[in-house]
Amino acid sequence: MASKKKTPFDSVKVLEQIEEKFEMFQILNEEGKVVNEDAMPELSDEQLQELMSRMVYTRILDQRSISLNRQGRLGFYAPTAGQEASQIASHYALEKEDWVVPGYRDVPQIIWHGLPLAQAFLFSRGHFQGNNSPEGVNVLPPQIIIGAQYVQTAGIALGLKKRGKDTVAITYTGDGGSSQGDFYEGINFAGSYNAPAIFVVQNNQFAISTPRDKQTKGKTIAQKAVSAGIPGILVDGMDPLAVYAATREARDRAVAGEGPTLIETLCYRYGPHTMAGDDPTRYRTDDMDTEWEKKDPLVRFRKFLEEKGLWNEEKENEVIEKAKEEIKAAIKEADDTPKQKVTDLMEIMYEEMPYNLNEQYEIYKEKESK
Ligand SMILES: Cc1ncc(C[n+]2csc(CCOP(=O)(O)OP(=O)(O)O)c2C)c(N)n1
Ligand SMILES: [Mg+2]
Repeated sequence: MASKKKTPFDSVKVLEQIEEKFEMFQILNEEGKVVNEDAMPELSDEQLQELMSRMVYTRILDQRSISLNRQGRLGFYAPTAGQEASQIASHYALEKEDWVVPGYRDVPQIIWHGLPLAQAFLFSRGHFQGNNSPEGVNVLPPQIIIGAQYVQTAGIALGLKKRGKDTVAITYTGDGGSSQGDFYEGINFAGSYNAPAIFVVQNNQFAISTPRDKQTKGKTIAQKAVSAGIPGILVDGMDPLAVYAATREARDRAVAGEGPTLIETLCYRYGPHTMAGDDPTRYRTDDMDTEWEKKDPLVRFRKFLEEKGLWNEEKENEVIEKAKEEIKAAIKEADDTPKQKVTDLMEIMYEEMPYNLNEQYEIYKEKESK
């Protein structure tokens, strides 16, 4: 029988010691009670109400987007319910001049950063005007290539640093995205150059149907920060106060020249992966859904605010009505936008039409004029 060889160095223990350090950061528990008073972010009553309003609004936007998609009035749509704290509270920690580099599920963050709703709907329909963000709205189009936004963010953040800006670039990917090469390249590059980037992994437990435990042997995704020599934090992604505090801290350090942070938000998407037809009942159990719904970010934040006398049914209904009206107006605006033409695509691609496309350009111009 082989005896256990004594080694001069216990690498397994080192790993265990690192892994156990990544405990979940939480401020507000499932009952809406503050469990970490020292970490409470400095937010005024109005700011707390605004954060709640945005989460409620975003939940309605998700419900309406799902219906509009089913009616054939939207195209690509990746549901967001369950991820409001992770998305909205992290975004709320930013400043207007910061850059937001979203994945396909991160449309709410770019809307709250200033992308008009009608344009978000045009993006869903694959219309080029959906990606043409207004001047001063520092957002990139939602990335479809899993993880690619991490590399782009490292570059944008380095650019901001070189220009001496006091701003950051934030990006979002998922648990699946954290297995991509681009993920490692992005955090590593940004770390090397101390670039002001915030890398968020929204760990919603699944990459389409692939469960989180198939992504990595690591106990957490946050610990991957160690390999890049940057801070990493595991956050309760259903707790808006914890997500806000972690992101704000990452932003403060980034603008102070201290480099990037990796934030893993533990969360859950209630709906399907996208509206293209996956069936979550094939890869998730009802029990799992129920367990996560108990952690709902809106429920716990509502309890917290009601306790402080800052929220009630009337306020919530006002937000719901406002959201419904604005969504209705925005979908009309999207409907009224002229359909995209082949010549539009050619024109926005080239300042001067290449000679070999001239002929095609003329053919389409002719067709479209009829
Ligand atoms: C490079 C690349 N590979 C595969 C896909 C197909 N794909 C689209 S979404 C997805 C799962 C991503 O899961 P995760 O990163 O956890 O994000 P979530 O959708 O859960 O928010 C995959 C594999 C893709 N878009 N890009
Ligand atoms: Mg996922």
